[in-house]
Amino acid sequence: MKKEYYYGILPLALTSCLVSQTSAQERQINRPNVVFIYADDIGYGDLSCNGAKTIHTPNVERLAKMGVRFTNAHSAAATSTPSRYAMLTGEYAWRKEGTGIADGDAASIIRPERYTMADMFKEAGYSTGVVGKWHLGLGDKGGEQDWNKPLKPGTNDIGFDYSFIMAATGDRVPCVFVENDRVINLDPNDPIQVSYKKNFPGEPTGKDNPELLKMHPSHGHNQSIVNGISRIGYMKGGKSALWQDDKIAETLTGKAISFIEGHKDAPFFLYFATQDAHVPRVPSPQFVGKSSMGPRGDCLLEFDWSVGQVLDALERLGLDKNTLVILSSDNGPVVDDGYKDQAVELLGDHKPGGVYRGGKYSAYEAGTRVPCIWSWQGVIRPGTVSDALLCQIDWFATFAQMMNFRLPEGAAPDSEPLLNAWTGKEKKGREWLVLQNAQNNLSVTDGRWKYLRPGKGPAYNKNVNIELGNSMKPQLYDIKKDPAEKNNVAEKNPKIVTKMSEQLEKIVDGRYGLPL
Ligand code: NG6
Ligand code: CA
Repeated sequence: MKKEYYYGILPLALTSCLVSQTSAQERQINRPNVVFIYADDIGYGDLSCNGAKTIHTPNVERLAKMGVRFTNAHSAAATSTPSRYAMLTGEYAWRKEGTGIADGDAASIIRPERYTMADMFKEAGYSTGVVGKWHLGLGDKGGEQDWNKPLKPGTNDIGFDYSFIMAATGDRVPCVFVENDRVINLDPNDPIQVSYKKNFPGEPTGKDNPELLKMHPSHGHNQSIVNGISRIGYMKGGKSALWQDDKIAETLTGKAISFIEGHKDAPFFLYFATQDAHVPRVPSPQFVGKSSMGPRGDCLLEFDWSVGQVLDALERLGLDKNTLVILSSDNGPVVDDGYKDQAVELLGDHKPGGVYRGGKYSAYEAGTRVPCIWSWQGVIRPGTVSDALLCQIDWFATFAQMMNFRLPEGAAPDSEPLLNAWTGKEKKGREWLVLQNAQNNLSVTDGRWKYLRPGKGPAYNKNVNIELGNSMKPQLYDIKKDPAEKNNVAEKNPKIVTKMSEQLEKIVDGRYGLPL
């Protein structure tokens, strides 16, 4: 059975950086197409492959059966912008100012001079594309973009040949798609205007005109109304360009598949970032009522559908054998994230974060321990499960390792090449991993112990009903014995606290984890 796999060949190919010529076979093995399917706010416990009994996500299961499912893989942060920043740059977001949750009119957070994962793939001969939620800013100056003109610098300036994106999130204006850094379907007679400071005179808002709403906010989200849903931020005009909320998944999945079809004959890298299951949750009619958990559950099914569509397309095009498919999420789950969409009332026994404590925004495990699957036929043994400690921040250096690609000096400074762990061959992942919550408080883990550095911020966010993990007292959890982080054992283990906190400071001050 083992003979079917390139178990021996892959490591050989990886050492071939010393050899100037690589064979065609090695090139095939080292240069698979790479597709990320990157969910939004989908938690570890939201998918049936991770043990959820309350929802069935068969397409994600199908992917998990083909590859390796990780049980201890993390996003770099507990919210979207810093997770995505870290993933695409290989730098911890807490090293860089301005990487918190971005407004819809934020300037480009990753500037053209920064070497990105997309730059690397492009230099390695790949066509590169991003489809879906962006949330990393566009344009030169925040709040000063002219949305009727090309948004520069944009995705095309940081390594992506093609982009079809939502500028920020579904709940932030402008509610339009941006293709290759231009808003699409704009009518020049109805220009689009955006402000995060004040409303445009005469425009209704969720706060003042609740009678116009078909979905009501539970907290925040009471500014401009688009499609009967009030959002964060103000916009005016651009009527012909507005997206339809119940068609977002279909549109994005369609664009992802078109990108794959258009690049089937040469290596491509596609970063497909879904809007599911972020708020506002407005699934397509085919999923409405299908989960018994309301729109949140229905959006999980819609996500699963998107996954199935991508896998089917790869098979149909004969690309399944040479495509590395990666599925993960940008942060942990949240049930009420600002709209009255019955997610709380209909949750029942469903545990979006699995056994883990906290959720989106949190320093506790459910904040960053997210679903994660790698599938790569012929290289990864189907049905593998790995509990290696891993983080999305390492994908960058791992792909460089996979391709024998020499990264420029200073690129991806916090990213570690861990190909054997990501392909399920080795159970050992990272030595040390630093994670950040919504208040930028840091924790460090070695897979067994997790130390939460004391820091300011509320212990609990009552709007979203999530424990954030902030405390002025040190916290230490024995994650292996106590995965739900029930017992803070810091007082009982002062030596471990000292060791962990020194290690964290070393990483913060320097770049890498140093041996103790
Ligand atoms: C919060 C929003 C929340 C969500 C989050 C970003 C309010 C009250 N809450 O500020 O709804 O948009 O930002 O989510 O505005 S993320 O997944 O993109 O990080
Ligand atoms: Ca998110």
